[in-house]
Amino acid sequence: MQQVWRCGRFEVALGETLVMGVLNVTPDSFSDGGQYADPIAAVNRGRQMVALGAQIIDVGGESTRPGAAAVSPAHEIVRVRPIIQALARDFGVPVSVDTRHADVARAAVEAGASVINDVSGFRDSEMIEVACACDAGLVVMHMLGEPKTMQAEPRYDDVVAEVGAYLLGRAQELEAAGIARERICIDPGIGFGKTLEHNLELLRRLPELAASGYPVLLGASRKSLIGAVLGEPDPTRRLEGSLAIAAWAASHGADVVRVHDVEETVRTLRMLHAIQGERA
Ligand code: YH5
Repeated sequence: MQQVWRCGRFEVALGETLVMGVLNVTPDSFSDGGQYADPIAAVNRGRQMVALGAQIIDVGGESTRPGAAAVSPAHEIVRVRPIIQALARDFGVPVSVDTRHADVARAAVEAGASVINDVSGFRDSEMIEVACACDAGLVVMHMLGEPKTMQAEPRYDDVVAEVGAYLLGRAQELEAAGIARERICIDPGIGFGKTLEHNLELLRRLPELAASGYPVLLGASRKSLIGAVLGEPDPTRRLEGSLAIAAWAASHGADVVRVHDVEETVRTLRMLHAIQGERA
């Protein structure tokens, strides 16, 4: 039986790993230099990512980088709403909103977003209310603490067991609030309160998370763990590391990979899927 992830009006078929394209509409994005802060450039990039094979577009208006300028939810809405509206209206793919704020998630869903991607894992009760009041897909991510402090000596006894238990606990709370299991996707949150070793172990043991039965999303594109392994301080020069992780994740249980370099990732996964053939 084909597993699906229910995202608003979309029934996303899970089988071959899907590509979620990152669309940062912040002027201060560290990973792509803020080149899509202009709404026309952002919509054009969204259109291009769909043409290149992205199956979901993830729109974000707040930088979670430690030390990034704080944005009010009202301003975040001003940034993301027109982009989500245009993409949801004009393209046949689900649009996701990357936000920690209930007001932003609500406005995004009203504008046509089909997925709420919350890096704080729906810890905010208002965010749960927004989720209950709509039928969007939900990405529940693990983050240790808050963006400001998450990289200050993160510690775990067993990072995979702890992240997994946390995510299952969050999913259970959402289901207890009345949210259908089929709407939930889990994400270990690579780089969010983890050392290099923690990130590598989460990747190495990804099949354990996938065994939970929930769809798994993985976002490691251009992140610092790649910079650490490759000795590459420039995030735009981390393509090979990003592709290696995407291929690893796709062959070890990730259902969705969240990436900046859509064209290269789609081509990498097309090759991988050809090798894998028709899987049971
Ligand atoms: C994620 O993993 N990540 S925003 C720093 C970088 C490069 C990229 C230093 N939103 C995730 O992409 N949502 C973000 O270079 C996310 N999973 C989900 N679900 C951080 C980011 C980045 C940070």
